[in-house]
Amino acid sequence: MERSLVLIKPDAVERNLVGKIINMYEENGLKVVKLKMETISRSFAAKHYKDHIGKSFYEPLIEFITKGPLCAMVLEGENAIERIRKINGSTDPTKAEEGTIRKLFGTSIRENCVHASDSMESAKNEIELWFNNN
Ligand code: FUP
Repeated sequence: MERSLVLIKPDAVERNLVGKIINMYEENGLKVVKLKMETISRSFAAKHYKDHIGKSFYEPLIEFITKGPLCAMVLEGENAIERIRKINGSTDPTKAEEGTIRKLFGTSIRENCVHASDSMESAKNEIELWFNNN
């Protein structure tokens, strides 16, 4: 069994898409094992997006991810990391495959509704960052 950290970002929470998005993961056999809602601080966002510090899109990305409540969860299942990224679709919604979350609901490369860990190592680090107190 593999675990991945998933965020339903502020754009999706604002548009009442939390239930629809969680349903897509559950329908695919993934189990929600941890779940919380939070408006994160800039300093916490900087930890989550440390790999993007210095990039042109970094500042607007931090503004966006801190602008309101988001939903953070840990999903579990076989091959969860790869499966979740398939369900999410490409970073850019205009390039995402039909039926993916980002194709269905994403409105721009920044406001793309969801985040998911991209490797076993990032999953371990992100789950520790988001849920180390639980
Ligand atoms: P992903 O793994 O698909 O979430 O994408 P990345 O790790 O490449 O990027 C993380 C986040 O940075 C994206 F979800 C949105 C933001 N981003 C931009 O705003 N502009 C870009 O050109 C690339 C990424």
